[in-house]
Amino acid sequence: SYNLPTEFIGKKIVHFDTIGSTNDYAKEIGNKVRGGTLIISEQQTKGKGRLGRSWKSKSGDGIWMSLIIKPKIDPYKAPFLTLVAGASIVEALSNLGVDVLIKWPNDIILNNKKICGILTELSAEMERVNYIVIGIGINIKTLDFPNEIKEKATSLYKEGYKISRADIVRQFCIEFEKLYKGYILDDDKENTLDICRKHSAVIGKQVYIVKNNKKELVKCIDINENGNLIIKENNGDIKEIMSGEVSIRGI
Ligand code: BT5
Repeated sequence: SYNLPTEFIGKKIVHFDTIGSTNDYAKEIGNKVRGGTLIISEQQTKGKGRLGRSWKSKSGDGIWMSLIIKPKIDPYKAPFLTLVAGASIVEALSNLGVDVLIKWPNDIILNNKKICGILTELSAEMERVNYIVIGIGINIKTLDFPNEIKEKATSLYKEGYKISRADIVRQFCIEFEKLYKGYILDDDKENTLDICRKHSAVIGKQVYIVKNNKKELVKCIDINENGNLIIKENNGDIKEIMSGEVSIRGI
């Protein structure tokens, strides 16, 4: 048991030993369960990243979970919830003594390597949100990553942090509920944005923006009120970039 002091986030937890993808399962049951329901699996056989990419999720290696929420918001406001989730992970890990950075919009970085990824999926009809699934993968115990990601992935154990899955899930639910309620009920974006800016791995840096296989070197300036990234192009133009359309590579 996770012994959660939350009001609704994680109040109901569905646990699996193995499943294809917790996000896919969450989408199957999304219409039938209460907001705040959390799906957790020991392993995933078809863990998903963004844009058809895959997410390695071996048994017992980490937290592979999906949170179902049902906010009464316009669908266009959903991507901001990826930032809310990222900020909650930063806070949760910080409470447990680990300092991580956010590589906008959905990667969490520890010692320059990816320790966590977030995949937000939306179900909406007629301009109304049915539910939103926030999928989160956090590497905890992995010591050996497959060759393709060896150079860029890490885990808490690998970096010397022995922290339990239950502690992280618990802290995440507490922190997420705070930021989420702020955003949904009071339209408070500042708390989330503050954390995202202070713990940004990209603001102030030169990065490659990759869009439709085209790579452009730009400077990251800020994250704005909509959760979009503000960048400066080589010719001096300032642009606003929406999540979903790009990925960012370091230089
Ligand atoms: C993500 O996608 O980072 C989102 C990952 C979300 C995973 C969770 S686990 C629970 C829930 N159920 C699911 O099926 N998914 C969610 P993206 O930004 O596209 O990054 C994917 C890329 O990260 C891959 O192409 C690899 O390069 C790399 N990668 C794969 N597995 C990894 C791992 N375990 N740790 C670090 N990097 C990994």
